[in-house]
Amino acid sequence: MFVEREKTASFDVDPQRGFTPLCPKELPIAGGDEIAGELNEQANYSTCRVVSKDQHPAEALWVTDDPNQVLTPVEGDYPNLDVKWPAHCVAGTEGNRLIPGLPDEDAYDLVVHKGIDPEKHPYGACYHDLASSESTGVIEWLHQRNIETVIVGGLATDYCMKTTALQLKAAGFKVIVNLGACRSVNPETLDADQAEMRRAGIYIIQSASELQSSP
Ligand code: VGL
Repeated sequence: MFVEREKTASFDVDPQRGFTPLCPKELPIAGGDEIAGELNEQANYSTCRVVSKDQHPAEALWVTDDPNQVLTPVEGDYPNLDVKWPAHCVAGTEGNRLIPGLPDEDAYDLVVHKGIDPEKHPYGACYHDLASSESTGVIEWLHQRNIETVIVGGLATDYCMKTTALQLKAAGFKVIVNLGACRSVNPETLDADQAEMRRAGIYIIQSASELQSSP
């Protein structure tokens, strides 16, 4: 697939240790620590590189330490919370750090922090709220750079990566999801997740080796 490098960004969604077996008490995703190589490859086809990070507080209404409570609804009137999760990617902890093999945070062109508010647990990196109304600023930043295409990878395929890709598509970008740079919380939903993204008009590739750009 051909991309025009000068108009292309690469987007590393939540590639954090808290989503990998490196932090088994958080939200370990099988192979989550294996995606750095593909994320670095896809970045070769872009002119700027963005990373998003879950920047969660240690205590929030959505946090549970009971495995049976994970994915059960948060009770009460909280429009920006849906289900409970184990604590993960808490600001200042090991789980918050980027996975090994990625550039240092300051080498990215933009770092997007999300999930800071204890009453909000967004998935997509483009908005702080579930209703997609409170921008994190990344869409405006990409427009300002005249970006037209975004290559997306990260964690997890079925939550934050997919939601971010759909948000970018809805904002008018051409979106290419690199599945080689993604891993799922629940691999059984991968076919459905791919179908949902394709229906929205997102292109899906298996690895960055499918990309081409002008010299
Ligand atoms: C994520 C579940 C809970 C993700 C974040 O980054 O995909 N998944 N929180």
